Amino acid sequence: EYTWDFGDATPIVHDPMPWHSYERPGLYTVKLTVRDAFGTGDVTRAEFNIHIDSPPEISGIDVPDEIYEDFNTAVIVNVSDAESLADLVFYRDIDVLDGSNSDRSETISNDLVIEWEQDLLTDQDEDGILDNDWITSNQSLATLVTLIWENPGEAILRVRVCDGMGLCDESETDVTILPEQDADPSLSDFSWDEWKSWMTDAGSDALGFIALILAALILGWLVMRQPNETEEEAKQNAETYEVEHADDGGLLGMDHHLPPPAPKILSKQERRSDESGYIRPLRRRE
Ligand SMILES: [Ca+2]
Ligand SMILES: [Ca+2]
Ligand SMILES: [Ca+2]
Ligand SMILES: [Ca+2]
Repeated sequence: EYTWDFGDATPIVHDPMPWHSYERPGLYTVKLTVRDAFGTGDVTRAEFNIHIDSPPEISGIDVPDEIYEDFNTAVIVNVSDAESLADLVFYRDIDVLDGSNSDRSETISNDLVIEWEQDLLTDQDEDGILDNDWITSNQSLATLVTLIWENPGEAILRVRVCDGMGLCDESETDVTILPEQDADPSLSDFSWDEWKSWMTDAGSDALGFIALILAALILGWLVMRQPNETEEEAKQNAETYEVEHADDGGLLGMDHHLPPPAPKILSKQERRSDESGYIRPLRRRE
């Protein structure tokens, strides 16, 4: 006489080889008692644990507040699974009719398989079916994936999470993809590595270009800076002496002026006299 106690508060079963289905996931201890049919009183007992798998449960999908077209966007699924979190190893007996129903013929993975369909309204792989474009995580964190939506508008993001026994949960969320922001790229958008590789590629042309930039910067500094005291003074002197204005560099009044006019109130003799105080201006020898 067989007596099966499945450990889940269901009635005892006397069938030698019964099938039983559990209503709830969890760990159960199954007890079998075999009594001698001839009434000798001999009893054999056996018990073993079975674990009824619970499906993963998705509690939500985290997406950024603003999603832009052609922009790497990270999304995360919040999911839990009792077996994946448990520090246990699960095995499955592939053949329950081979005389032993506790064979460890297969190890069940505790890892979750997470797949994403980034838009149920778009056929990403162009096979004519809109909702079969599943991709797995491209990040080290399995629950995180980075997606790029190529066009602005509405999309429906779906995620599917399956455990090692193939039980799955699915969830969807609507996302709005905004048109690309057209901001001018700034200098900080370029990394040093980009600069380096760009300079290596451009070779000597790049050096010439940089020299041009430096020249432009120096020129800009000349234009922008205020005249200093010496230059102001020279300008005033130039006005006083009616000197020619120099346009090609140098210090006004020092390098480009004409000699001051010879004073006409002094006679030739007075000009030659030391006592008049007159000093003959120097003339440049040509
Ligand atoms: Ca599970
Ligand atoms: Ca077996
Ligand atoms: Ca799709
Ligand atoms: Ca498709």
